[in-house]
Amino acid sequence: MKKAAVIMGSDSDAPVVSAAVDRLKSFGIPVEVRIISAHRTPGVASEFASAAAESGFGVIIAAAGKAAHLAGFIAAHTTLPVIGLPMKSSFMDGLDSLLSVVQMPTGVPVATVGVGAAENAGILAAQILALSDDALAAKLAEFKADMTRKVMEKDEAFGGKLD
Ligand code: RP5
Repeated sequence: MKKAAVIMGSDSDAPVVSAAVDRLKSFGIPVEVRIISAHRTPGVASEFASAAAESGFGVIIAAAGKAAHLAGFIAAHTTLPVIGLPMKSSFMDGLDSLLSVVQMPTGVPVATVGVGAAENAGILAAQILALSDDALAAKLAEFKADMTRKVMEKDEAFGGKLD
């Protein structure tokens, strides 16, 4: 199976980003986690992204906040799918990060999840890898069926209380 890369602009992102790593691991996906910054370590970011496909990665999650250029910078250096994870910031609650990640110019897309939506980033990465992995696709189908069961149980327990 191809690996997933999870990179983040700062170690301060780690408490949120860990949910993406946990979700990927729950599906048995090999994950490598790095702290790489588009602004503070641009050379490392460029080298990492340029070598990512050859290194066995099938998808990259890039988390960053504020002027969050990491996902776009990585996407500029690879044809692998890049998922941008905007981090909540102190100034605009993450709207600055979201717009920095999602508003990519034509030709260099970044698949962007919600602000701080690390688990969704992990699930989307798994769905991308599952395109070429039937066993992983089966695990995802079970994950969704389980989610459906849980909501139906809640509906049952709720019993139309607000009717
Ligand atoms: C971004 O700036 C990081 O991804 C982080 O979300 C934010 C703040 O970084 P630190 O100043 O906490 O290292 O590059």
